[in-house]
Amino acid sequence: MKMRALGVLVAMLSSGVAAAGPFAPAAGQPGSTAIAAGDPAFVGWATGFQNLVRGPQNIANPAGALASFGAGENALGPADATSANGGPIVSLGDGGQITLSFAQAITNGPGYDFAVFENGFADEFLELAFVEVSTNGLDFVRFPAISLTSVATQVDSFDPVDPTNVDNLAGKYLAGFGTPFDLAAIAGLSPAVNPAEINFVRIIDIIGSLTLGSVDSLGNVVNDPYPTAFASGGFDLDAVGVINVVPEPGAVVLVVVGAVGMLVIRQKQRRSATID
Ligand SMILES: [Ca+2]
Ligand SMILES: [Ca+2]
Ligand SMILES: [Ca+2]
Repeated sequence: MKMRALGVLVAMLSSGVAAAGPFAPAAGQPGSTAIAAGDPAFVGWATGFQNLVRGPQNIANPAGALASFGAGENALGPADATSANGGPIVSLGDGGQITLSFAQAITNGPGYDFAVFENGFADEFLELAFVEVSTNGLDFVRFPAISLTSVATQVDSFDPVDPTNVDNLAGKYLAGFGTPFDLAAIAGLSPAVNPAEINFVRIIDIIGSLTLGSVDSLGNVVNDPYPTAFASGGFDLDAVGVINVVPEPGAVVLVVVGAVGMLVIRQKQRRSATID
């Protein structure tokens, strides 16, 4: 958490005022971190998926029907869900998950490194998910997520969630806008996960139930729409867009070959200038 946000949070907690939270606001508002699907910052998108595990439509009935809407393939390629059509996406169900892979590894470059797209149809109709990353596909670390949404009452199926109360959770923004993640936030969390080479991004639905639900990195229950007992229940993944990538070995070779080529040309020019 940035120091300024921490200061605001402390001030808010000490004053006891139920105001907007300290984190970035909805897409289009000043200070929002939302990145539009068409932003040229995106240099790639998820190219593969594995370990798609659908959660139940209602975690209170784990033996009941699983979420089933969409398919894993819908999470590949550019974000294309809109708040009008809501798809194509893949619905995860309560606590469901999916792991995405990429043609080029994601790296911790300047600022945000990748972004996750959900299909929310309004600024405050959010379904949230944890985001975890891995270098080797076995060892994952979770982005330190925070939810300051009040837990006094359950956020019902279509109740609003204020995006200024959530941080490092996917689904913070409506369809067409990615929630960005900076790999600097997971640096040092696991010796097995190298922020300079991330090959896998795992998305895990937040179970919003106040009694059966998920907890954030501070141990607080995350209040998220519940129940969502339908085929499209749970987090609806549209896409994962990549901002900073590890250059392909071929690209590095090309740069080196190009640089050597320039040197040779310059030397030839110098020689011919001397001869003249
Ligand atoms: Ca970064
Ligand atoms: Ca859903
Ligand atoms: Ca959920």
